[in-house]
Amino acid sequence: MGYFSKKTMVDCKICNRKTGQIISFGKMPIANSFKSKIVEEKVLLSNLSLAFCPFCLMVQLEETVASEILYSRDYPFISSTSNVMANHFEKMAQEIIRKIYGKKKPFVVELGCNDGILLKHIAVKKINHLGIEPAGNVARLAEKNNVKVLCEFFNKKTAMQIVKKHGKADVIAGANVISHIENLNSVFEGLKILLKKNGYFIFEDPYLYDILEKSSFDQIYDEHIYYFSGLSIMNLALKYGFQLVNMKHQNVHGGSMRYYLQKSEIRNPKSEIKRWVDKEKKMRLDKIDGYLGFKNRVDKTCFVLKQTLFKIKKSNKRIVGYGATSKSTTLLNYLKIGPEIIDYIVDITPTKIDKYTPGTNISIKSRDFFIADNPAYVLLLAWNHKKEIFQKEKKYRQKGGKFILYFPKILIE
Ligand code: DWN
Repeated sequence: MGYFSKKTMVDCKICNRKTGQIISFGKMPIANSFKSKIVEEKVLLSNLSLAFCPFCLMVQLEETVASEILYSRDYPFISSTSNVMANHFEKMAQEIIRKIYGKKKPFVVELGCNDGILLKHIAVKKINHLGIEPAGNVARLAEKNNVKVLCEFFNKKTAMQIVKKHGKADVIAGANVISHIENLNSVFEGLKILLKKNGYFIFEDPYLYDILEKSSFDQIYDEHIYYFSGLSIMNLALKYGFQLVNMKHQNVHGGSMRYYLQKSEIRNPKSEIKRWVDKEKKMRLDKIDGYLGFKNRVDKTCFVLKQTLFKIKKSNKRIVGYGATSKSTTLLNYLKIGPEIIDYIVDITPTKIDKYTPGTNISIKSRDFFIADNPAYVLLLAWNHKKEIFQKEKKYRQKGGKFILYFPKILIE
């Protein structure tokens, strides 16, 4: 505990004991609060900083924004904007279907189903299902995909309502949603009620190991409250009478981990868990010193990236961004980069086009605009979709257009 200064110690959201700060970025606007017009004043700012709990090993935000502010309004991120992600979730749906094979009248629930990217594959097989999605605009998109949706936050009360109406679930899934829920106590209370005795709770989120290995600090923003590892999920599961029974690494969102939980009375953990947890221990994710070099590595990346962008600008070449991601709110605000460096950001999401980025006021333009404009350089803000975007923008690159990449190191390709 000697590493922690008293000033930066806050209580762990999971075990209530003292955490220690890993990194702080200062004030940040809400990551997904794209604006219809330029906003000079800084609104709804939270302090963005990350802490590690040396007791339950959970890495977490110190200050959080209320979920009602983040998700009750129209949510701008639409899952099906990536073909790679669409394939990824089709495969995940197939895995879920294999898990329920042979069951009588199986029931699958997804927490945070967004536009139904996963559940539509369950719905098409006429399998009983329900998506729980608090953001009305994306819930309506899921319904258009023939997915049954309950437009609510998931907690103990919702779980009881679902059981009353539909019975208990064989599989409860969640992709990029569990790390977004501050009150995991209410989630696990709900899971206990909703999940069948031998059912599976399967969820995936960006993997802490990958974030530290790549120093991909832009994964840190208000929506990502927790940064999971096998070590922290094992402890979390135990606290609520569950057991981690498998882990499978996923090559999406810069490196994610899919966790498989079952109620504790079911005991069949796979050897994969030991392999991952050993790797995590080797990186010292269970000790504060595993996190000590992170800030320096992040600041070094930022310094070199800023120098690179300034150098290009000085040579009178234009730079645009690609992908108005949530991640880019952290990157651009921390680097203090606005329209003086990045002319605009190209994005295919209709809910983002013609809006402005939070805190930095960079305009967002359609892909048609980008193709016609043909700028010299593109900063790949959606770096996790590199393969798909490079494939899509083959012609731009063939004509001499260059992409600037920054994780795991700065490269111009
Ligand atoms: O956890 C979360 C992840 C899964 O998704 C959420 N908190 C919100 C969101 O985070 P993000 O905005 O950082 O996610 P992406 O998937 O990196 O965003 C990609 C952006 O780039 C989207 O706005 C769509 C856009 N895009 C594009 O314009 N052309 C993406 C692709 C693949 C493309 O070809």
